Amino acid sequence: MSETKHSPLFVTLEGGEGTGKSTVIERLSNDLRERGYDVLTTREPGGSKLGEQIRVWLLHHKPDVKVGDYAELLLFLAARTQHLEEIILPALNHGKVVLCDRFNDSSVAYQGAARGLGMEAVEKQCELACRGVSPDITLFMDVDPKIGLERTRKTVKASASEGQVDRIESEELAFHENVLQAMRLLAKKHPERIKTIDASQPLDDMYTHCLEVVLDALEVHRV
Ligand code: T5A
Repeated sequence: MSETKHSPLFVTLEGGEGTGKSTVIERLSNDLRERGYDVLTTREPGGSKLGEQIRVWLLHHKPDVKVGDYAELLLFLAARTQHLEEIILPALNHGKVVLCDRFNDSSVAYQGAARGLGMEAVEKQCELACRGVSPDITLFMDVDPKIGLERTRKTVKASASEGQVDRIESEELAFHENVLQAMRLLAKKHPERIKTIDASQPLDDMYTHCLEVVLDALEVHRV
């Protein structure tokens, strides 16, 4: 593997459904590579082979298979531990910029707040699962869930059978509103790490803000 000429940077993208995370990650990876950065893009749940298997259990499993709230959290965390050990940490050790679609903040917002397991309790479990590893910077894509869900439902997702919404997306609107409020709380709690992006803006404007934040962070972490 080639050695990079810049410091590693661990960037996560967070937000509700259809807030533009995958779109932004794709554009960021292209722009950063053009600027000479060594970039790895990845996602949660998923990233590793085990994580991708767990993703199917979590999002696209048969409707008659029950997944309790705590089992759901532990499955996300199992996928994350493997992802971190097998993919993210080795990439950071090689000096790469890692762009990860969702990470611990999703567990805190979805399982901690929206499922009701408790935000602080889930934050502690995430710290244990990640042995304290945390992103350097997080882009929080903030938009009304009605808009995000509408965008998602219009998008035919290759990973979902026949473009159907997945198990968590299909939760009621109040669930997604709880996720948004929890993410806003997290952004207030960790202002040095979590940067809020207005995801109701046109895509190009939203993307420009994301790129600025990441370039600033790269400058701060420059070797
Ligand atoms: N989850 C995940 C948990 O509950 N706990 C956890 O710990 C973790 C890690 C993951 C699900 O798992 C849950 C959260 C999720 O429910 P997923 O399929 O990975 O499932 O879901 P998302 O991450 O939400 O992915 P989506 O594809 O639904 O949303 P994105 O990536 O945020 O949005 P994107 O980029 O695909 O955009 C959707 C559409 O909107 C358009 C795009 O072009 C695209 O068509 N768009 C815009 N259009 C106009 N203006 C803008 N500003 C736009 N931004 C995007």
